[in-house]
Amino acid sequence: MHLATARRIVALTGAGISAESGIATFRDENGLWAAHDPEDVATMEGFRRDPARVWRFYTARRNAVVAARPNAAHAALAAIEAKGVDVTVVTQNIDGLHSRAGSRRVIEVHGGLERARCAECSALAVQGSWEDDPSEPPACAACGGLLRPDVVWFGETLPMIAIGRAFEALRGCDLCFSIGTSAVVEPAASFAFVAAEVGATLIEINPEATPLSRHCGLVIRAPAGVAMPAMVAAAWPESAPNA
Ligand code: BJW
Ligand code: ZN
Repeated sequence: MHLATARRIVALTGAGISAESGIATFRDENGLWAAHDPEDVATMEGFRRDPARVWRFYTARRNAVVAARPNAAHAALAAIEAKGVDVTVVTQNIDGLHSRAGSRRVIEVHGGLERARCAECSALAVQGSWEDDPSEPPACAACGGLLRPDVVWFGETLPMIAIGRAFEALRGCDLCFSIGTSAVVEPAASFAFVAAEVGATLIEINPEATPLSRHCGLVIRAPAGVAMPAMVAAAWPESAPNA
């Protein structure tokens, strides 16, 4: 298909799209899981065992994100949308960089680093009330329980509203990008198949092969910050970020 003829685009994104912003991925050689056991920092059991450790892990990541800037790949997706093309970003990332780049329709299926909620009563913490203590989780104003980051850990269900919106976009799309995800964490790893079932063209952008690669009509083995602006400049020349 000619990309510019796509009527509805879904971009499924993972940690790799933020790598060129200096944000660590999970499963690459120097990724987060090389230094941290996900059982310790990305499960409710790990949080119960050592809440301060988990709080420090997420505080460090939040600080890294605050200091980072969206890169050319985030900007390229925002530029297609700004051109008037229907683009929905479905991201596993919790870094908020798509919104900061200007994408307006962003569905965060694994939550967001900028929010905290109570591990007991689930109440969302008011912004500005919990960010100051980097060493241990503050108490919930409603029930005194410990606050945790508002993200989705292993064994937890994804936010229902976000999943509903993601499926609606996937069922209605004719072009689906999978960008910078290892496509191994379910259920997000299977989202692209929903698009494939309705006949959408699948394009993967990732320097490494993934389980999704063989299902894609086109695979671009390059960093997203190189591939995305080049593709956008070629297919939608008048929407290139620097045009
Ligand atoms: C570049 C690049 C560049 C580098 N340009 N690219 C069915 C089958 C099997 C298992 C399960 C299943 N259903 C559920 C499970 C269990 C589990 C799961 O999937 N486990 C697998 C690992 C085996 N899933 C769950 O537990 C999920 N919940 C669930 O299913 O609930 C239902 C249920 C509940 C209870 C009982 C039973 C069912 C929840 C999953 C939550 C994942 N959470 C995390 C951490 C939280 C958020 C955070 O802290 O950030 O989410 S784990 C981590 O992995 C994070 C990510 O969003 C997620 C995906 O990682 P991602 O983004 O793909 O990053 P990487 O590092 O893996 O890959 C980076 C890629 O970028 C690489 O390919 C590079 O090559 C590439 N790259 N530089 C482009 N410049
Ligand atoms: Zn509470």
